[in-house]
Amino acid sequence: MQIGLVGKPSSGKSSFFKAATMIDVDIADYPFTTIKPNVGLGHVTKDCICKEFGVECNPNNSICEEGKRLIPVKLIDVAGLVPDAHLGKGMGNQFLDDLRQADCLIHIVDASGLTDAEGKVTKNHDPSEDIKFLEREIDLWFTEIIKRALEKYKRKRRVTKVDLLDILTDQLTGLGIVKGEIKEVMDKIDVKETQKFTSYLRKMSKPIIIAANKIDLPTSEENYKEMISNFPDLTIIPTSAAAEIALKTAEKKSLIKYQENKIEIIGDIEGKQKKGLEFIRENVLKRRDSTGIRKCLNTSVFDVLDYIAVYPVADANKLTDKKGNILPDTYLVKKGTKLKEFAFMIHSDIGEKFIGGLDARKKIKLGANYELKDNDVIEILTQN
Ligand SMILES: Nc1nc2c(ncn2[C@@H]2O[C@H](COP(=O)(O)OP(=O)(O)OP(=O)(O)O)[C@@H](O)[C@H]2O)c(=O)[nH]1
Ligand SMILES: [Mg+2]
Repeated sequence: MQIGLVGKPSSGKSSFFKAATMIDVDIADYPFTTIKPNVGLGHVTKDCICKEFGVECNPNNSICEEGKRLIPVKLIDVAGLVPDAHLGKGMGNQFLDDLRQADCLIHIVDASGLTDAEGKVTKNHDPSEDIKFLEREIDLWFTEIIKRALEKYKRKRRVTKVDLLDILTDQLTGLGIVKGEIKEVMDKIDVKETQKFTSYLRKMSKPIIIAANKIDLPTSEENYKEMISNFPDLTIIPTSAAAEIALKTAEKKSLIKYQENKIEIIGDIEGKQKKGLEFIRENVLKRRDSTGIRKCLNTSVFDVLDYIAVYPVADANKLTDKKGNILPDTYLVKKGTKLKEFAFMIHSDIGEKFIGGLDARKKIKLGANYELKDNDVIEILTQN
């Protein structure tokens, strides 16, 4: 699972990345602070099933924190994108190739309106414009790739009988798009209508949600409301990456206890720092219910991409792996995934030796075509 962070310079992509991963990366108020992409792990959260089973779990690939499972997702923070990047402006859009494998994009928008289209300091910039331009640039990036495929098709067709679907599949696998998806779009839209075709394919393979960032600043509220009314079909989540960094840092130093929308001051803090935390408590946590960072990740994975969580175990009775760890792993899989496909995801060897599964709740056998359900706990049965 990979999520790409995109947006114009200085919108707060690296701040969002740091807030989600706690990896120290360069953050600054001038454009193009980031040039080479930052890659790291953030987490989505879900109620852990340890409570339901009345056990104490020993997570291995994930974390259990006070009854919540934290499941890792890969985040990629890239350079800022500016209008006409596809024509080489700013850093161009070559770096978008780093996002080829991303399943979903979070567009970090500077909701305050205090930076212009190129990330320079200004006043009264309309962030709704940023939403339009970014979608256009991402679509143009796709268009270039599809145009290349069409040219290749034309060249090859002169000498051999080639299938357009195969050529498109070949060119688009790098974007994580599979043949079935391309066929689905081809059945609906003629490839010659390249713009329409591209836009549809892009929405399907790289859906975008919006983080209305810097929501802590006073000028953000009105812009945020306008974005919501201008783009009723988009998912727009208010965020403050800066607040999340401040809270997580204070938590690390044992100055506060921090949970989702609550903080409790436990350390010895006074003056400016205390005021800062109180400001965040009143203006972000109470008003927005959270800093929005985790909400963006959860919404991307569970709502937009429609993934579910599945717990594979080696022993369905004891709920353990071979070493005796209870509920060790949580996998994120697309809704609709079949049991045998899941076996292959765990390990190709397990997939090849697959003979069936065992449901740990109902203690019944499951076949290869069983469609996985959210929070399933499954022992995969293999030939020796
Ligand atoms: N008030 C406030 N400032 C923020 C927030 N997020 C980021 N900033 C500030 O915005 C500026 C740019 O942040 P970065 O995270 O470096 O932005 P970026 O999008 O990675 O920028 P480039 O790498 O140059 O494309 C910095 O001064 C941050 O401190 C936020 O939620 N609230
Ligand atoms: Mg950056």
